[in-house]
Amino acid sequence: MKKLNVGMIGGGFMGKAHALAYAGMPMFFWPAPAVPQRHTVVDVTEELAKDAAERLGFENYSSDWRKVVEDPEIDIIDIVTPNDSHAEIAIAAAKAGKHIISEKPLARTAAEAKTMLDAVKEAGVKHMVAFNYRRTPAVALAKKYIEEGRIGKILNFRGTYLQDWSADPNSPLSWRFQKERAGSGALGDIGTHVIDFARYLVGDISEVMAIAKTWIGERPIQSGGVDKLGTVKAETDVPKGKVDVDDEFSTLIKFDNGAVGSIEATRNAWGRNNFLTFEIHGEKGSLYFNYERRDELQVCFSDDPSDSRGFRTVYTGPAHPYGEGLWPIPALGIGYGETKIIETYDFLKSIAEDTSVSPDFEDGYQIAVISDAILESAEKGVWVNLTENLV
Ligand code: NAI
Ligand code: SOE
Repeated sequence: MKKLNVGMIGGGFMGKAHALAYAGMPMFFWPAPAVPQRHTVVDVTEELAKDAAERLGFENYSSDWRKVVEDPEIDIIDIVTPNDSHAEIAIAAAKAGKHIISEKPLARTAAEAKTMLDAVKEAGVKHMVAFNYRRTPAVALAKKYIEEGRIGKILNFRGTYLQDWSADPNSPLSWRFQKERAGSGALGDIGTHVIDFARYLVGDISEVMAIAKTWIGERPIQSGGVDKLGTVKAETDVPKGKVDVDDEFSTLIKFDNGAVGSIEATRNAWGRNNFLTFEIHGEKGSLYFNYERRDELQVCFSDDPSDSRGFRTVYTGPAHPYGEGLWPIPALGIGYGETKIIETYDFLKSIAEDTSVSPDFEDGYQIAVISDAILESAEKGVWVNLTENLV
C-alpha cells in the first residue's frame, strides 16, 4: 500500500487534530487510498517540537520548517500554524513540489491568498484548505438533498457561528486578536467556515452588506505563542495590548443564482460554544443544521403530509455520506476528530488517484475575497460587489 510522508508545521490545537486524523484515517477508511506517515513535526523551538513529536506520534522533529519543506522524503506539507505564516510556508512547499493542506483561513487577505493559489497552480501539486465542517456527514447530506432537488430552488441561506470564549475581557491577547498575525477576527477565524457552507451548499456569492464591531478594545498581553482560546486567564495586573480585529460581524449576502441570506459570527456570545448553524429555505422544503447537534439534519419537505408537516430529524449513519467508513449505527456520534479524518481521507485520495479535491486554494482565495469585501462594506457602510474585489 502506498505510504505518504507528512511534514506537519505547527504542534498546537490543529496539530493535535491533524495528527489524530493521520493515525485514525486508515482505521475508518480501509483499504486506505494511501497511508499517511507522521514523518516530521515542526514547532518554533526544539523543545516545543520534541514535545510535539512525543505527544503526536511523529518520528522526527525540527524547529526549521524550511529544512522540512526541502526534505526529499516528505510528500505532504501540512500547515497548522497561525495565519501569518500560511503563505510563506505554502509557497516554499509548492516550489519544492510538495502536496499541501493548509488550515483556514487560507491567508490574511485575498492578495496574500492569491500568491498561494498562483504558487500551487504553477507547481501542479494537490492543494486543500481545511474547512473541515463541510465534511460533517449531516452537512454533506444537506448537499446531497440540495443536488437531488429535494428542497427545490434555494431562496435563502441563514448562517451563524457563535462562540463565547473571548467574551471575557481577561481572555488574553493571543495571535487571534492581532491583525498582523490573524488578518481579521471572528470573520477570518470562524465566519469563514460559514462562508464555506454558503458557497458549498448554495453557490457563489456576488454582493455583501456588512457591519463589524470590536467590543473589547484591549486585552492582557499573553506570553508564549499558543492560543489557549480563553481557557487560561491572564493575571489581573498584566500590561494590556490593543485588539485591532473584529469581535463580531453580520452581513447580508446575495448569491449569483439569485438566492439571498445572511451570515453572522461572534466569539463573544455567552452561552454559545460551537454554534455553527445554517438554515436553508427552498421552494420545496427547508434544511437546518447545528454543529452542536452534529449527528442531526433537520428536514422539512413541502410534500410531507400536511397533518404531519414540520421539521423532523434525520440521524446520520451508514446510509449517509461517508457512512461506509464511519460507525455502523446512526447517532453513535460524529466528533470533531471524525471531520478531520474524513478530510484527510479525501485529501490522500486526491493524491493517490490524481483527482482534484475541494475546498482547495481556489476556494480559500474566493473566501478571502468575500472576507475582504465584508470588512470593506462594514467600513464604508455600502454594498460591495465581489467582482470588483478579485485580485
Ligand atoms: P495554536 O496557537 O494552538 O498552535 C499554533 C502552533 O504553531 C503553536 O504550537 C506554535 O508554536 C506553532 N507555530 C507558530 N509559528 C510557527 C512557525 N513559524 N513554525 C512552526 N511552528 C509554528 O493554533 P491553532 O488553534 O492550532 O491554529 C492553527 C491554524 O489552524 C490557524 O490558521 C487557525 O485558524 C486554524 N484552526 C482551524 C480550525 C478548524 O476547525 N479547521 C480550528 C482551530 C484552528
Ligand atoms: C476558535 O474560534 C476556533 O478554534 C477556530 O479557530 C476554529 O476555526 C473553529 O473551528 C473552532 O474555534
